[in-house]
Amino acid sequence: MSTDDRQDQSPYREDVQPESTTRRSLLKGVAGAAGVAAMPNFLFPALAQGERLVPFTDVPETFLVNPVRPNSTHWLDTREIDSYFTDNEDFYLVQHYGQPEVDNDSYRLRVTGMVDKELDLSLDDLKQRDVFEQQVGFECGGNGRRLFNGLVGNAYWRGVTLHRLLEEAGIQDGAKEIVFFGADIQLQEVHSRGVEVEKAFARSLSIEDAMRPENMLAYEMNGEALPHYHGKPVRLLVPGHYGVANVKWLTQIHVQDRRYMGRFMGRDYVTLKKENVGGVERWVENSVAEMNLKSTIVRVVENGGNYTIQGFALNDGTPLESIEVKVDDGPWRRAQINPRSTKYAWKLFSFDWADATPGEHTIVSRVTDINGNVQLTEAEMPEKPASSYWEDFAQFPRTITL
Ligand SMILES: Nc1nc2c(c(=O)[nH]1)N[C@H]1C(S)=C(S)[C@@H](COP(=O)(O)O)O[C@H]1N2
Ligand SMILES: [Mo]
Repeated sequence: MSTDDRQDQSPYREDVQPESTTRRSLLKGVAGAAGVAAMPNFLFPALAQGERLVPFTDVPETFLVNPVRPNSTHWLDTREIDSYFTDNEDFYLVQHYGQPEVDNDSYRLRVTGMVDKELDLSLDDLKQRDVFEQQVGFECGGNGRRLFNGLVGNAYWRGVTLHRLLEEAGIQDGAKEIVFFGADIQLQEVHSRGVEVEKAFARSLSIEDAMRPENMLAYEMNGEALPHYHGKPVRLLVPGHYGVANVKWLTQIHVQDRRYMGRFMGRDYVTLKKENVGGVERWVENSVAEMNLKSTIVRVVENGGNYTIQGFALNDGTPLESIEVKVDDGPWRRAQINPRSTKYAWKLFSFDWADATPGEHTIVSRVTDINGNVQLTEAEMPEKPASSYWEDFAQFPRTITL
């Protein structure tokens, strides 16, 4: 079901009429109007005339979406997701050390450490290299049901591949990890002994992970220069990983011969899972990395008495076998998956709830990948309470009254 993103010459095809060959020129004019009516419902169009969102009974009336404000977290009201690509202004925002100003003209990206040739590049230098573009969707490792999974977005990114740049620099023998530093710096208490030092936001990847061909340094998001809040002018994207991997305001890539132990690798965004370690049950801690197999229902739309259940799925890029929906104690039934979703994009799904009956209902989705991994219920993950903050990927039953 996943196609190569690079064959995708028309990133905005979702948002224009199917027969149209024109792209962005039509986007603004058509998206909200005539084009919408003709589109299948799994494209999450804005509500057409006669359609309404059926309110969930599990969303408190006090649930508010934080508007976009400087240095503040922002999430989507997932009931309002109405496009395949999330608008840059709507795409969720998380930044731990605030949003630093980085000037495009004086911007430098340096590649340092255990390389044959250190690099010191301007934004133009980067743009002169081969362009790489793909769809990537991701969620924060801290996304979850308390925000109705709003720390999420899906976008079309342009930039350069990371591995080409690393090959250009030439990684030396003995190198183990690559550290990606952002321009955002804050005083951090490092070892809880009251000592504070200045630290930049940073994350690392093993050499092997860093050389994955899909990793990219993005300078464009949905056809616009990368916006300030999303890491202007350049950010790392590690497709298939939780958002924390995607270092914004990227200024330095450092190759070293040891593990990087900074806060966001070693202390924060660390999951705890009970695992069988060679026959012994042990609690294991890991840095948040690949996204777990997850789906969630985000909205139910009613039109003339017909109900449609819609949601999204995310994972590490493994192709999906199915997304299914269950109503109350009924059987699992297949939802339609948007066929335009590429490997690392989110997968929007839609289920035609033809036999909906008035009353209260519990609806839930689950996703299965081609390797037979199935999204479990919370009860099937007994270790979950201890690790519940990071990686909330259990099935999420929603309640609704028709
Ligand atoms: N430099 C920098 N990059 C960062 C962060 C940060 O605090 N500083 N936050 C990370 C986290 S935790 C997430 S979830 C994503 C959010 O990206 P977005 O704000 O563009 O959605 O950025 C990641 N990259
Ligand atoms: Mo995050």
